[in-house]
Amino acid sequence: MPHAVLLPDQLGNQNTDGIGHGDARSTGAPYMHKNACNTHNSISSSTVNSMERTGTATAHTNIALIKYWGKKDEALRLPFTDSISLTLADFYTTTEVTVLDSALPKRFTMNGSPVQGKAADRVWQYIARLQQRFGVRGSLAITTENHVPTSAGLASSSSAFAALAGAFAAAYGLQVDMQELSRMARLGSGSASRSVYGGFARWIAGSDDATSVAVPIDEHPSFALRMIAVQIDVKPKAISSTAGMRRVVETSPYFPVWVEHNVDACERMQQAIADSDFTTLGELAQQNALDMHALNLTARPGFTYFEPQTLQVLQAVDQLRQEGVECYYTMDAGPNVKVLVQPEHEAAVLERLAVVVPDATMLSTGVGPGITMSANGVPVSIL
Ligand code: 2P0
Repeated sequence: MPHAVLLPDQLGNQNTDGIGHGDARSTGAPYMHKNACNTHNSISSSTVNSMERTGTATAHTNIALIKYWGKKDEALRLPFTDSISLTLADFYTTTEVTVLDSALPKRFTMNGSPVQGKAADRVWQYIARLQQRFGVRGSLAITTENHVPTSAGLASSSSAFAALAGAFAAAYGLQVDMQELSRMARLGSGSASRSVYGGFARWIAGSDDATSVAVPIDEHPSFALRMIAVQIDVKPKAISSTAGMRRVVETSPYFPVWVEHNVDACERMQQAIADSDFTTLGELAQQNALDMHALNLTARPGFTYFEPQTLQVLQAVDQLRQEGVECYYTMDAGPNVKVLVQPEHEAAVLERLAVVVPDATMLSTGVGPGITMSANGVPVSIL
């Protein structure tokens, strides 16, 4: 995919072709790519005079309805299968990247505290990879505010790496389009590829780095959808997503069945979204989650993310449906459950689950938007 690179010392002259004069800048509002005002990426000339350049991005988490569970290339994070997700409204990450003089020390803070250890190593390795890819240099100050409850199984890495990719691109003035941004995010965390879009997105597995990107399916769905996150255990999970899917790929005799089956599941899910068919969407999402968790049991050695309370929630959701309260569950790499429901039944689900798992924390949210970016405080539009 084509992309032009503006090196830091070129930024001061980059507005000479007249780009960057759009509605977004005049309104001062965060800019969403769908409403792009012209065919150019834009970074205003007013953003480029200071020595330090700051890019900021906000990206929302997403929940997979058809799951990504298995990489065919770990280094490039290429999945075996397509996956389909829903971006969430209330859980998001805002990240600021400032390009400093190379002589200055790099810094990384999250929610006000310095980050060190494995989490920091992963981020700095990712940054080094992006800098090499785009031929840019500089020490970076990274500040992240994560508005995602810790350990709630809400895929904070999806919003984290999408926001970091966006902030990086904005800080360096990279002329990236949405596909490139998705590709950049994917290199940080697979699910992050989907978080650049709002609403429903599909990550196309592709065959190489260039073709493995997410595409929007419906960023503004016409049917109302709510998701309730039921947080029943906040302990760090014993087996990370990366380790869990690796073990499954390497050892489960059923993995080829999962891969084959997900082709059909994605097609059917995309059709259900196009039809605004909540029943089919819910049935497919629930079955796909069960398929993924069944697959984990068939690894060698088998493992599960289920806890006793997980089963109680799953049974309660099935029971509610039998009683006419239409709702469905999905689960990711942890014991917490997410319940999909339409607004008219949300209160009934919350009420029942409060009885079934009284100690659980429940958070509900709706459909969220795609990434927004700014450079030195000025909104950046993306194709
Ligand atoms: C998904 N999950 O599609 C699946 C379903 C969890 C279960 O993507 O190894 O943090 O960094 O690419 O994206 C969580 O895994 O994994 C995930 P890496 P990631 O949302």
